[in-house]
Amino acid sequence: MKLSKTFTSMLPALAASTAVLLSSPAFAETYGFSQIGSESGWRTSETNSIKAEAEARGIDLKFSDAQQRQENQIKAVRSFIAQGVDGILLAPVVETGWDQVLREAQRAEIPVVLIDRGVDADPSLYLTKVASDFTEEGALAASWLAAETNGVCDIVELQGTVGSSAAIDRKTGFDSVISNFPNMNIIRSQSGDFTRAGGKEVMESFLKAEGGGDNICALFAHNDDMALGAIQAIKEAQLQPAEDILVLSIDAVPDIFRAMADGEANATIELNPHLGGPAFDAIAAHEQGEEVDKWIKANGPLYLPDTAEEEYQARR
Ligand code: GZL
Repeated sequence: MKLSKTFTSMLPALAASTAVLLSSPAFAETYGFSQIGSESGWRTSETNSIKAEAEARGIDLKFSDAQQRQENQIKAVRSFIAQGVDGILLAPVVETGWDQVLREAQRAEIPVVLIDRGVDADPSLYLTKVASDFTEEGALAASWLAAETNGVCDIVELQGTVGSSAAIDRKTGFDSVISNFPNMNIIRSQSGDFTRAGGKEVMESFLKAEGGGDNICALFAHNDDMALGAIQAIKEAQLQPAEDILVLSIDAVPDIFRAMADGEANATIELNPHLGGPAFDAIAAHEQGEEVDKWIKANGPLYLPDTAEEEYQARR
């Protein structure tokens, strides 16, 4: 078909105006984001980062805070499906119970990206998982502690939310390393649900049960917020955190750097909160018909007190 000269000469302008039209709010991508809640400082920074990334990309992000309840997350995902969103971000509070709702999203041809935590459902039911390797984090934590204590340490453990992939895998990784050291033992282990209050309360019970803390060499907390609560309990027991009891945790939130700089914590491992970009890129790649890896990893390094003050100033 021969295009008229007039029409051909109009093509650049047409292309430009189409691009503008498609980038307007009426045509912007709309994603649903089912977030677990706001249980920790890290969770809040993750939420803020993902919202900021969506805004920067002109994405219409429908946000739902599940208040730590899986049933609220399932309701939110169903609502996103009913609204016909272009994609769904899901931070699954626990590993189990997602197959049905993921199948519903698949039937609606809406890609689901798991954010931060994993599920035990068939990987064909979600596009990808953007998350750290928690097993590696647990192993790195244990390796540091083994070196710090020459492989001799009775440890108390504050586990994360029961049933969450973060808690399950961090424990698996930590145990896999200390099992090589006959004189490294976890003498108490209980969930503090990733919160400061939970960490403080459980650490108080550990201290009472273990000679006021005399039997405890170190605390391994699955996140900084529980460690920060435990530090309060250790101080209230008239002990010096990081000295009498080593304090090791994960997330690298600003307040743990403050604690390290103040001599009250020994080490933290960074958990990247900036998961929105990789998630949005994965959906865009999928929409272009490109293959997407099933797991987009985002692991971080271990930090020690020697850089804590500058890290705190940079992050607060
Ligand atoms: C781990 C994440 C955990 C953080 C906690 O990726 O799910 O949940 O370590 C948060 O701070 O509550």
